[in-house]
Amino acid sequence: MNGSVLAGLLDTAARRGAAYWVLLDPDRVPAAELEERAALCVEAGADAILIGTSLTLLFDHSAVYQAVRRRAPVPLLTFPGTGSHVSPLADAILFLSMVSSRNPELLIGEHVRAAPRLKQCGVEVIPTAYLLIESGTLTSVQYMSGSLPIPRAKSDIAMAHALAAQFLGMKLVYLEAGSGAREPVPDAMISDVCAYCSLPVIVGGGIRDAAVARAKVAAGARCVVTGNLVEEPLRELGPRLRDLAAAVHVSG
Ligand code: 1GP
Repeated sequence: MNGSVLAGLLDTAARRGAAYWVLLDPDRVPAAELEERAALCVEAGADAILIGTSLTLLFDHSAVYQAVRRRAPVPLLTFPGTGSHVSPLADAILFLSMVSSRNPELLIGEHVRAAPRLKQCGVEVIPTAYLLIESGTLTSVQYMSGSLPIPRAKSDIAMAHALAAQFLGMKLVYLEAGSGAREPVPDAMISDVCAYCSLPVIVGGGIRDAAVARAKVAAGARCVVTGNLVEEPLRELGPRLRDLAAAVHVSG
């Protein structure tokens, strides 16, 4: 838990202009295709793979980590929906505190349950402020968290949350529109948050094409995350992922 995974992730983002992370949802990617899809992600230029979901139907994610690990020599990060998603097979966990909610379970409760397990498994813990942003649709994360998203036009609210997270000692800010969002996080909100706090900003949710991803980086995002895209038909997946990665890696 010495910060080396986070340092490596940020170093890659600095070297490439920004980092491209792919989220694999264990419920949505068929087990038989996990290895191949993970390999395509890395060949296309993904800098890290996130494993997680708001809700999981799978009891144990170990086989998912093992399959991805076989073909994806990049950091594997747990992207937890609950404390029970902790896995000793990850390199690190984005220890998400949903600071945009006012639900104590999502702010600290799940974390208290997860902490002893994390201590035992030695996975690097990356304290991450998780802000849900209004996206024009009811996403799984909004439904499952039962929390109000920050209105799209209210950059000031997002800015204040991000700064509070910085003052609390968190290491990353994750601006989340939610998987399948109709509208991704607005560029103006990203640039406002980046100008107001010094934490690296990650942006995800509803990003499906290269131009949108590039705009998020131009607005200041240090990492761009796509999820659903990895479920595209296999024959189209390589080129789609390569387009996204090339758009995000503005420094080549
Ligand atoms: C991760 O929620 C995103 O932050 C993933 O969203 O599935 O819409 O790409 P998509």
